[in-house]
Amino acid sequence: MNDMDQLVDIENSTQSKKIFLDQDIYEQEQERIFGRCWLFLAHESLIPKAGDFMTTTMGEDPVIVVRQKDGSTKAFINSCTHRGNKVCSAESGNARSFVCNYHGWVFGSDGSLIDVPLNERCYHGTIDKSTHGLPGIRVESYRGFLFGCFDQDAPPLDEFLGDFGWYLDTWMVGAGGGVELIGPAMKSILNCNWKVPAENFVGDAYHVGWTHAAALEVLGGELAGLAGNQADMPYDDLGLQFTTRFGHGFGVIRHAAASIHVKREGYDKFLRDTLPAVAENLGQARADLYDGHWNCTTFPNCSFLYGTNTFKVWHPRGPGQIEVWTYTIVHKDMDEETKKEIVKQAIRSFGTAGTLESDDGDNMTNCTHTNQGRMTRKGRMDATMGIRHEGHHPVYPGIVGSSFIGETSYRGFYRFYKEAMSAESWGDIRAQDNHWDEAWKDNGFWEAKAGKGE
Ligand code: UNU
Ligand code: FES
Ligand code: FE
Repeated sequence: MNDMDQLVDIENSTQSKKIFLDQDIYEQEQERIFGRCWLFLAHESLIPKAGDFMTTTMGEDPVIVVRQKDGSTKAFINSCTHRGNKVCSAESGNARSFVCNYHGWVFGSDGSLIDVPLNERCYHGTIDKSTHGLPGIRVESYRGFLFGCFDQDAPPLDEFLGDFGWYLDTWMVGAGGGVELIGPAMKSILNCNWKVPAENFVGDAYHVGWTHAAALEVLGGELAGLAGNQADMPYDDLGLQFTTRFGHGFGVIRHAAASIHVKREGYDKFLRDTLPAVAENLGQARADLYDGHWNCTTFPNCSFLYGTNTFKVWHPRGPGQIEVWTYTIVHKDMDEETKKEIVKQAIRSFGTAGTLESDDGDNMTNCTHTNQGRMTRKGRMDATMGIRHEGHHPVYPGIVGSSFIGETSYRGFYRFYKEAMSAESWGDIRAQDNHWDEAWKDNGFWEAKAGKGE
């Protein structure tokens, strides 16, 4: 086992450079993180009708997700129980059954084995079809977002998302109409460790004014002021950063939702028109965040930007590579023209060849592979920005950092990463994690800030 105390230092908020490239650590992540956590599979809107399916992966495990006749959704491992071939090689479609290409075993949309060629003649009745179905995976939905989990002992999805779900409700259901994902996913390969983009989206607003400086200046809008990290910006008033139980986190830049959209009238109008409903349905605390730009990661590998409306899964492919899958988030109630415009803007910014996407790519790759050197890998990485300028907030749940530029949610991400990697089971995780926010208890940060009238 890897020495997690050495690899991730919670108190000082540093990590070993090894976590981005070591094969052993990667294997342990597959077992203990991807084998245990809820992983994003699909949005209901992508498979609306009975028999609609799509294929994806959970970690490196191939999975089929299928809409059932009764409207529920099931997921199975996409590997034939005969000799292991892929049962479905299409990316998506509609099917009554899945026929393995190798010897012709037939599986129903519910994963059961329904036909075996030459069953009577050559197996002589020895194959028990009822025990040869495709292994099923737990599936649960949060506001239409379908997640799968391999671990029967994991808490329900609702509990796994916890306070993070409370925040996501702001735009997932706050206005009443819900959101959907527009696919098919754009897919690309990036030679980086999955945690580099996951930590970036969980809480790196620091890079925005630097890595994306040129793009922001060209795009204009509310974020243009961040370009070049000018010292006189009121960073503390511009937003907040949050981390919640089980490693999820996000940052919000106030009033900047539509900032990356060039043709933004439709989106701006939608936000203006729906804001009162959010306040009425969910209260002022969340309404105050509704027209903000959000960068988020659902632990471990599903990240999205609300506002820029890009939705991504970082599928691990070994320690030094990922497949990036990118969808667009839209509100179901938007008119078709606004939806189309948002899809275009999302493609231009964070699509496969998007301007901001390519800004990030080099950094992600280099963060992973520069650590390869024998001496280099002995070094440590720092995630201390805003340490102790964070704590329990009088209004917002979780731990709240005082500025959207800070590494509060990095600390939350790696705190849970370490816990999941150290634990033998969900029982262990729960036992330790029941007190996940203890380190911040009574630190009085927000009370002191309020006391000073800030
Ligand atoms: O690059 C990002 N993750 C980002 C861009 C975050 C916030 C605003 C714009
Ligand atoms: Fe952040 Fe170099 S300045 S990685
Ligand atoms: Fe970026």
